[in-house]
Amino acid sequence: RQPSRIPQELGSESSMSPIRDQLYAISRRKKSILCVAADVESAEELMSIAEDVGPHICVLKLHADIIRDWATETPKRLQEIAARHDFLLFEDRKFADIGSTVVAQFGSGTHRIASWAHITNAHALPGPGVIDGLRQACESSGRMVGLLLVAQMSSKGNLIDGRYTESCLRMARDAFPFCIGFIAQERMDPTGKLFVMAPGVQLEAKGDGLGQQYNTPEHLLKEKGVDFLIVGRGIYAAPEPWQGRTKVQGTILEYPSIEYRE
Ligand code: 5BU
Repeated sequence: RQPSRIPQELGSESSMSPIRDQLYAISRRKKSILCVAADVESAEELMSIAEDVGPHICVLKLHADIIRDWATETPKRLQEIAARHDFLLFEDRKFADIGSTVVAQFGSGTHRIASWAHITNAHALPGPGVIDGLRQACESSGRMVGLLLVAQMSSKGNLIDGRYTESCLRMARDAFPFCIGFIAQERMDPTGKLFVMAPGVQLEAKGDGLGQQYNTPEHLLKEKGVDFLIVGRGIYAAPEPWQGRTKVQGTILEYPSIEYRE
């Protein structure tokens, strides 16, 4: 079993990255390393999942561009639920363009992500300019968002190789404390400064017929040493009750007994 990197007390690195510290504090308070991916198409379904899973999670991950009736008040409602249930909002935008374009994509448009998300992510493919653009957008809005780099993907046949992943690690280290971690499938940074959230998680390791590959919580936590688990359909579309008895979309779901590692 790998030792946890979620510190008991925040050390010298604390307050360099308030979002990361906030995430670790929530994780400790709620004894949860669960991020639920709510990939539903209406704002009402999104709110209903947020209310149902809220007490159990430290992060709610969404794709704002999936929501057909996204409105100005949608992020305000999400923020209210997040504050009440003590979790963070993660917009899984996967920015992947040049710096000046991501400035506009992050701060403007229909979703104005920089104005409400606590966490977002980016592909490292364009080079450090993508990070600089996102940081600049935060600085000009006066609101800090934590960035995760996509260092590995869960999908079959993805083009990311070891060299690319290594480059992500270097880029992320250079961009700390704005960059606080990774989306990946295994532990990335042994120092504990940068954490890993892993998608592709279900109780049974198989796929979805469209390239998604699932690993079990146990495998990812114990063998791969990731810090947080991202579970989508395994929770909101589960056919079988999971332990934890949470009602989502009319289904009684059972949470995997995701362990908080201390
Ligand atoms: P699922 O329903 O648990 O398969 O949803 C997984 C979520 O994680 C979904 O929102 C994807 O967009 C997201 N994801 C992923 O599955 N794999 C990846 O490598 C990355 C993101 Br990056």
